[in-house]
Amino acid sequence: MILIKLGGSVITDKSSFKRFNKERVSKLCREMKDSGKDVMVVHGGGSFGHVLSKEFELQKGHIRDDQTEALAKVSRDMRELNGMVIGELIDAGIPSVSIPTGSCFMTDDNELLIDTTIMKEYLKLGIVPVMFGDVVLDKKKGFGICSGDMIMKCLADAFSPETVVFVSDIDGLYDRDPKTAKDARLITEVNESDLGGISSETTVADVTGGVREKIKTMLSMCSDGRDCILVNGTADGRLLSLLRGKEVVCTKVKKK
Ligand code: IP8
Repeated sequence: MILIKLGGSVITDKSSFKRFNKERVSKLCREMKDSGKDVMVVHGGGSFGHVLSKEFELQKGHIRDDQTEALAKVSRDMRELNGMVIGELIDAGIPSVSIPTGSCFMTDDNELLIDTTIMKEYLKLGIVPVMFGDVVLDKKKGFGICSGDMIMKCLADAFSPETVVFVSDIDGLYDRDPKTAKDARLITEVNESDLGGISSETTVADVTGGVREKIKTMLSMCSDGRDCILVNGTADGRLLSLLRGKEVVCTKVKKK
């Protein structure tokens, strides 16, 4: 099985509040289907999750009274986004069900407490359980944000996928931010010893950490036989080629 995260940057327009990239998600779902691989899907929040979470500092926990309305709205908006992702998966011929993170699980000081029994049962039926980055109750802070990357880590530990794929809107990891530096160079392979050299400038404007944090999480998901791959989902057919085992433009994160 291949564990895939559809990042918020590819499933939504991050510069526009609550804009779903329907056409892109539809293509990606068809590519997953056409690959013939068994997949498990997680998705991020993009402009459905990060805008209000950042404005009301939901990731800091319960620190002010005006956060509860924002929490309810983020929860509603993430379910709306999830409904659209599930819709595209089903239309592509991948039967899927929603496992809304914040309705099913809690965190303990940002650590996700997950029970995978239900997901295993759905998988046995050939149905793909879909979790997503969400606002969640937290045992210490009252509530917080659980990112799709945190979910990916838990699912990689629980399901031992053969490969872990992160789909975003850039070709992979660059030595500098490719959106601002024209001569930024794509790093095709990264391992633990390269981490120190990754610029902390290369961050994205969201509440759940930048690229450095992402690579750290990806490294923690690698095992001897399992790489974590960062691939551009805005390039037609690239995810499909990757899933079919072809060499594509991407960054491979490897144990060593
Ligand atoms: O986009 C965060 O998930 P991510 C979701 O995977 C929210 O970081 C609600 C901000």
